[in-house]
Amino acid sequence: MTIVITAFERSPDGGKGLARDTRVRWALEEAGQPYEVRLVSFRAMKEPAHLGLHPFGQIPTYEEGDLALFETGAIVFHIAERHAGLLPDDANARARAIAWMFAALNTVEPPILELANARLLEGDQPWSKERLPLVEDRVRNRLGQLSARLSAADWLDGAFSAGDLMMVSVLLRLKSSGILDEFPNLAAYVARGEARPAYRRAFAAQLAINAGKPPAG
Ligand code: GTB
Repeated sequence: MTIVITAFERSPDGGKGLARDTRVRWALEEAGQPYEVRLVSFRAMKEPAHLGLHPFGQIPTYEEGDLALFETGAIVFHIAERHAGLLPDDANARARAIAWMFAALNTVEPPILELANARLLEGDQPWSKERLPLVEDRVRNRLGQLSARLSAADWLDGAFSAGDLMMVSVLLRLKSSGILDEFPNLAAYVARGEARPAYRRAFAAQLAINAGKPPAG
């Protein structure tokens, strides 16, 4: 059955790979699954056809036969459960890898998104200069904890898993902030993720769509 995902017709990041279709593409590449992409405009995302797939009018979505999914956590988990390569066979190691997926989405990503919003959406507010250091310190606090856990390991729990795929995807959003470089083992961890052939294919595929188009927004 053909897998079809949705992505921005024109990503606001101009092809930096930060839109969330990249993590789904990456998971599909790791799993060796071919897929097609339907590009959607910001307007089409809010129209009934797309809202039928995604109640919040966002990308990415995932269709496979009569299955339609939204939310990258659910999509990557679905791919990881059905194909080899993203979750360990051992039941306890598998449960821990899933815990890292949740940690990436529920514990690490929220302060990173808060920082992105503080910079992009609130930068012109009179209180922004005072608030920004607080938001940055929340990110630093989380990264400090993650850095301590990762220590000198290559991946979070043994071999690369969907937990690492999700964590690296979340941390990538920080690359331009400079904060990631304050934690050299995390910067190296992200670089290891980016160096994976499956990530490189996923990145190249989204870039091929967005290269040469002025960023949306
Ligand atoms: N929790 C959902 C998930 O994980 O699937 C969140 C999905 C989501 O945020 N989708 C965004 C979207 O569709 C695109 S990825 N936004 C349009 C809308 O809500 O109307 C988020 C994103 C967008 C842009 C950049 N960027 O330019 O750097 C990075 C990330």
